[in-house]
Amino acid sequence: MFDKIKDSLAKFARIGVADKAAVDDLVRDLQRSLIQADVNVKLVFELSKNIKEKALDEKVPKGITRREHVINIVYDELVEFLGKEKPKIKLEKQKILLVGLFGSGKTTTTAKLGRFFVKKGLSVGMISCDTWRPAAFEQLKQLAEKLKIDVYGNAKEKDPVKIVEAGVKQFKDKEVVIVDSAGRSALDSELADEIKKIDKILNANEKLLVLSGDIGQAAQKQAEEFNKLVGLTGVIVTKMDSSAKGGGVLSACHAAGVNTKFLGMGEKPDDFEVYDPVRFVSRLLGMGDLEGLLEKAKDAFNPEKAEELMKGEFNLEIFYSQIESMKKMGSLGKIMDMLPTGGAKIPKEMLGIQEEKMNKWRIMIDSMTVDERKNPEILDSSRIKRISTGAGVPESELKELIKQFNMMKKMMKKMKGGKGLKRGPMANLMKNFKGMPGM
Ligand SMILES: Nc1nc2c(ncn2[C@@H]2O[C@H](COP(=O)(O)OP(=O)(O)O)[C@@H](O)[C@H]2O)c(=O)[nH]1
Ligand SMILES: [Mg+2]
Repeated sequence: MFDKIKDSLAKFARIGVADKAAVDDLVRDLQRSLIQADVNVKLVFELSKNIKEKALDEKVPKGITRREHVINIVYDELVEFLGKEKPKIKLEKQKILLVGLFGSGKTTTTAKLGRFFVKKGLSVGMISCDTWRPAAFEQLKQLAEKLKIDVYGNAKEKDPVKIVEAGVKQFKDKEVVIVDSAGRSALDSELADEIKKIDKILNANEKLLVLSGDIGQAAQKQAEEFNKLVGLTGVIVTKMDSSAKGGGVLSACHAAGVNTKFLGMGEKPDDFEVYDPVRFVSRLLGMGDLEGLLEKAKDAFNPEKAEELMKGEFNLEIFYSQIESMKKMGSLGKIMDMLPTGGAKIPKEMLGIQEEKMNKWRIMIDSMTVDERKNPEILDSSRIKRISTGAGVPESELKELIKQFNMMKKMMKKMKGGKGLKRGPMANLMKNFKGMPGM
């Protein structure tokens, strides 16, 4: 699902005009990918209809191309479709019950969840009340030992309710208690009975259904049934790393009205993350970690403030704050990685060199007095000598910085009185961000 959607978007991004034929083509590709991911056909058609209507009827907002507009729509619709609410994970005293069928990943997820809370600084106790599988307690115990998390179980006790009671007593001082329950191959009356009893005695704050990513749209019925049984507070979808049907499970849970809270991304305890729909769709569309980038970009670039600065004399202080902004966004390499595919393909070594240079510029500007930064003209040979010694950088590099600065200053002068920040290197960078979803 991931690769195919990514490919269709990339194909769409390459075409000349985003006309009706191109949109039809894109929607057809999307349909194919979603149906292969076992997304319910009715949902797929609804999604396609929404995308087509918006892409062809809506007016393209100023400043972006029709193509970018369509990509935005696809992105928005997918986020909506997979549940756009980012789950709130409470970091407080709580009891969590995990339920689900055989092999869905409950025991593995119990350990992952335990680790998640331990990493957040909470004390955790895990209880295995799976009396159906002889080795179930042993499995959790082994995982717990590796993670140094306390675990409770009793291989001799046949009644899960008694195990839960004893476990809760033992872990009364723990902040987070996680209960790994037994599964069956289907939610039969026996399992329903057992879960209800456990639920009653445990009185959990969170009741999470664990679903394997490979069950596709069957997830809807399961989510609905378990929800009816205990009132789920969410689901955890496992095996997202190895299943092609993860998208089907996510959309099915959303359709069932149950929020996805976590994703299992592998067999190891750390292969686990909070479900973030925006991030998920960004990845799906091959846009890298767009949300992360957008947050950083918003943080770093404040065009109004920059424009305000530009009104004054351009000096090294402003130059410095621009470098700072770039730095705030993280390394250049990371920024490039976060951009949509097909964006920039600058060799990594070149990025490294540029970054190193910027770092040195910062150090040199740091070694200057306020006066020197405000009036770089006063930088004569004795000052240059002092600064380069102070910064531990050869004079030639300081001279290069001054040269670059003067070039930039000339450029700024040219655009002054005219369009302000609408041109220039920073403005170019800004332009690149526009047209991305959310900008
Ligand atoms: N690749 C992958 N495998 C997983 C994931 N979660 C669980 N598994 C595997 O799925 C199998 C069943 O997991 P288990 O926790 O025993 O399921 P349970 O029967 O519900 O307790 C085990 O082999 C796990 O290693 C995951 O997120 N990714
Ligand atoms: Mg188990």
